[in-house]
This record gives sequence, structure tokens and C-alpha cells, in this order.
Amino acid sequence: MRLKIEIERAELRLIELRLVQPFETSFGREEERPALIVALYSDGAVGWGECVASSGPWYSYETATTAWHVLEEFLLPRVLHQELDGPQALWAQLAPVRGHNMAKAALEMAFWDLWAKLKGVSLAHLLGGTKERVESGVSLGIKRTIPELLEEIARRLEEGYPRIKLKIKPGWDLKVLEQVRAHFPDIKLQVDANAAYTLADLPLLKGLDRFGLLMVEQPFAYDDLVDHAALQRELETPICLDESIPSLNAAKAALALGSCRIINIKPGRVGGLTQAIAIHDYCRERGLPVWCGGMLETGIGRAHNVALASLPGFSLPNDLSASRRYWEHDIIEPEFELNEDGTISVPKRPGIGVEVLKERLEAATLRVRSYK
Ligand code: OSB
Ligand code: MG
Repeated sequence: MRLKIEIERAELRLIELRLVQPFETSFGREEERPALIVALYSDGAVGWGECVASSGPWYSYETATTAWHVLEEFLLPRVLHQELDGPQALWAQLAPVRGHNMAKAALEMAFWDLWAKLKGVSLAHLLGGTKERVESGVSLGIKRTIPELLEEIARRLEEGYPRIKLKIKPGWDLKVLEQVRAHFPDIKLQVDANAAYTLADLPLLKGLDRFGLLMVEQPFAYDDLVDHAALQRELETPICLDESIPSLNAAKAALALGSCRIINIKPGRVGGLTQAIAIHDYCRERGLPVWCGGMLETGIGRAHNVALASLPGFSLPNDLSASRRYWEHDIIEPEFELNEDGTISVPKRPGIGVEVLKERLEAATLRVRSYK
């Protein structure tokens, strides 16, 4: 018999956690991370989701506040007390709302967790995962000085991270890479510009080719595909798109135009796991490698990302680091740790496979509301 779920109650909870170290990108510096946590209750089980929207509209137009508004006014009313026979049915309910992928994803991912728990299987298994461990990588923010960055790279390699990603922006690019390659000639290295350049920077960007990078992530605007295609024609280094791929349709357009050779999939950016899998499948059929990006998630979002990254098309190192790289104390147990072989283990227990620590959640809460 097919399982049907009725969401009996939902809870929205805005929390704030302090990062163990500030994280600086081309669009700013973050010391605290808000996270809007969604809990869905049904039949004695609870499913957890995390909204990755930041406090301001920099990476995306969404913020934690717009996500709360859209969830409360438009998304939750479409799914509470509905008989839903799976995540695809939930997605169909959410689809009429345009955009607001981060708000949708938080709800959709909570539903996947709930669904997996009621079925008694791990989320990774339910998604079609094939790996027990996923390849880790670490994303390093912009520092005040190059020696400070070199010191952190050395420390992360020492900890066992097999791949380093560096944030770049105009003024923090080629001269930084010269130094990094002088000290670490053979490491797996890639860069992420978070849309800080334009086609006028073509001569500079061509200079990236001499550093043997795995990829350059999102050099141009969040809504551009055409200029990325022009750049990819001029570069040997593969372009990876992040911000420019909010949907399967965007992925189709990027492949058709030749805007990238790699896609970074973040479930929060694309509206959840159903869309993430659709993009994964589309890319896999066409031989385009994908990997799982991160948004400085708590253990809840990370558990979802780790489950997703266990799918076979995730063939490059992921922005999935250990809990302690982000937080002094994560809000889940057991925390995510880096294995000796540079991987993160995929939880095996039902659903996201980690336990949410209620006291930690309470301690970090700014605002909470229940919906029946
Ligand atoms: O562009 O990949 C990005 C963090 C916040 C917003 C955007 C990005 C990032 C990261 C961090 O690079 C990756 C991680 O969570 O480890
Ligand atoms: Mg990125």
C-alpha cells in the first residue's frame, strides 16, 4: 500500500549561530549565520529542514525574513492537512509559487526527512544514493593578508581536507594564487568569485589557466549565462555555475549555451531535493559532473546535503566540511567529522540520520511559531 502523509503541525524557528571564524566573500563578511528551521509533525514523527537564506539579499534576493513570510503566508497553507503521497506531490503543491526557492527548499527537505522516517529508511537511500562516504572539501574566505591564508591552507590540509576552494574578488585573485601555488604546487584547488567579475576582466581571468585549477566558480553575474559561455570558450579551466543555476530550466539553458562544464548543486538554491535530483539526473545523462555546494549550514542542512551528495553523479569534492569547521557546537548529534580518507560518512539511520539537540536549538532561538 502506498504511504500517505498528512502534516498535522508545522513549526518555524529562526535561530542564529556564531561562526567559529568570520567568512568573507566578494559580497561581504559574515560572523553570525541565521537559519530558519522548519519542523513538520505527522504520526509521531518529526521531519527537519533548514532554510539557507542569509540576513541580507546578497547571494540571493531571499532573506531569512522573506522566507518566513513566504512560508507562513503561502507555502505552509498549501500543504498543512493535505494528504500527500510523497515529496513529488508536495512539490506540485509548492510549484505555483514563483521563485523563493530557499523558502520552498526548507519545507520540501523537512518533508523528505519526515517521509523517510515514516518509511523507516535513510534519506540517502530514499534519494537513490549509492555511496557510504562523500568526498569532502573546504571553502576558505577572503583574508586580510596572504600569509594568513597560507597558514589556514596548511592547517586545513593537516586536518585532512583533500580539496581547497578559495574565494576570490578583484584585488584578491592572481597574486594570491601565485603565492598559494608557490607553497602548495600539487593540491586540488579551485576558486569561487561569487559573481565579482565581468567580461571586461577577460585578460585577467585568462590568467587563471596557469594555476591548474579544478574549476572557476561563478565568475559573472547571478543571472548571466551568455557571458559565461563567451568566457568558457576562451578558458581552459572549466567554469562551474552556482548562483546562475536556480532551476532545471536554467541548467538546460547553461548546457545548451556552453556556459559551464560543471554545476554546483545546492538544494536550497534550487527549491529542494526533488529539483536537485532532477538537475543531477539531467547532467549525468549528458556527462556533466556535479558536486554539492554549501551555505554554511547547521547539521540539519548538512545532513540533507550529505545524503544528496551520495548520488552517483556527484563526482567532484563537495563543500561539505566537518561540523567544527563552522560551529563550536553543532545543533545535531553525532556531529559531522572528517574521516582519515578525506570523506564525510553518510548517516545510515532513518531520515537525515542525526538527532536534533532541542536544548541547543532553544538556546539559539530568536523567534518561533507553531502552525496547525
Ligand atoms: O558561493 O558557495 C558559495 C557560503 C555562503 C554563501 C555562498 C557560498 C558559500 C560557500 C561555503 O562557499 C561552503 C560551505 O558551506 O562550506
Ligand atoms: Mg559558490
